[in-house]
Amino acid sequence: MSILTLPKNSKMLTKDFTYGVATASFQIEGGRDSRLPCIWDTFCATPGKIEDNSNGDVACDHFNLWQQDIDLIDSLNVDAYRLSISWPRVMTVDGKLNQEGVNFYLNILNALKAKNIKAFVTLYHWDLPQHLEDQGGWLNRQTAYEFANYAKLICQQFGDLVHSYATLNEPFCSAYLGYEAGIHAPGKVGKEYGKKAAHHLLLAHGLAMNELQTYSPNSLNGIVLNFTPAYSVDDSAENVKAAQYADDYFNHWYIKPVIDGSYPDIVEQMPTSQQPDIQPGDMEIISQNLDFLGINFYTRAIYKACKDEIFEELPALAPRTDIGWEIYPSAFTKLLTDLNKQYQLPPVYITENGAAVNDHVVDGAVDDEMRYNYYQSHLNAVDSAIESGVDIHGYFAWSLMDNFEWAEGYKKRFGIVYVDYQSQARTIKASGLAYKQLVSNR
Ligand code: GCO
Repeated sequence: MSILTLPKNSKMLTKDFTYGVATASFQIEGGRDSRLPCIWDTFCATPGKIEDNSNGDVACDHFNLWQQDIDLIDSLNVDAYRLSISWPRVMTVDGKLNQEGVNFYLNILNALKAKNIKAFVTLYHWDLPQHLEDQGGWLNRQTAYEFANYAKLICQQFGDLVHSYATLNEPFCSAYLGYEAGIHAPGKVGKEYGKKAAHHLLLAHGLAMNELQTYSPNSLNGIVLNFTPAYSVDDSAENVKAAQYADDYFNHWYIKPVIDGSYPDIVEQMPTSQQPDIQPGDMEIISQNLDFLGINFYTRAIYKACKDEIFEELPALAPRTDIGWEIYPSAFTKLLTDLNKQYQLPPVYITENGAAVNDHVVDGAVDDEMRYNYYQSHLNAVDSAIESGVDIHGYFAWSLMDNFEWAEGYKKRFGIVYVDYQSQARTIKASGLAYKQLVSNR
């Protein structure tokens, strides 16, 4: 069997470094009947939106199988489990707690505690209650206040069962993919929507941070951002400039306001109709101190200049994972060291990293060599960043198990555990066994 290794003196081999696995509510839970509808239910029900026409009604049936799934996590020997709370499961339409839904998570959190597994809770991993979308969703400023109310009520319920709270997961995806490109729920399309939605998401983050720091001061409170570093196709001034614009538009748009309290300068080049609606005091709310920053990394993107659209993304180079994303680990190290130079970073956790592979169970085993190689090269990339002085405290594999991969449905498998969606049987893949070895051998 292959094992994952790190240099002998690596900081990632000390017990202070946290290893975990990650999931998200809509992607694994199912249990559709016992919660309110969310924007992903609606999106899945819209023909042509999901590659295999699937939905989240059952998913990995984690709603019923959570106990065995926690045993599975425990069997991997990881220190932590990153999960998300389904807002439509724990809140009612009138902004009160739904105790039955809260209890579902209390049971999970208590079980994790009993096994000494730290809970890293994400409050928003894209499953906005549909009734809030009906009032404009993230284009409606009020949604930010609804989110802060939910954050406050839920953290009061969870008390000290939670080690860490992330307000949002990847606001880029919610805002850009959901309200500008329209390939994620709620599927709105238009440049006039993306940055407005992003601003309300970031405001929601800031308002919720206030609540978390007040009502859950002992947990590590922060946000999870994703980065797809932008590379220029060549050294020509115009292409370099285009790639920088893309980097600001997709990446710095989220970290800069959160850490520095301002949007990238390109905001001034944008037509007013596309600019965010910023009210006095917003940027201070958005940029308050974080206990940690979660960074998700999968791949890079290559750009060239384009007359009409400023930049154009070029097709991903090989080698690629099963979802078509280039495998390019050096971009991970560069991203982390660049961010560390450009920003005053709080402690960093790698909250997601992983690969889609077209896996098969053969004789009861899944030999996912490509994913194993991906993890090896990306763990090394993180180690190099730490060696260069980036303050990284943990690493989470995305994902614990195969699950609903959004617009791709169930066809793309990111798990270190294989899920047979017919029988709901779980099989730890070779990469999962290797990860377990790495974590156990520290
Ligand atoms: C993400 C998402 C995951 C995806 C993963 C692979 O935060 O982007 O957390 O839900 O499944 O990134 O696309």
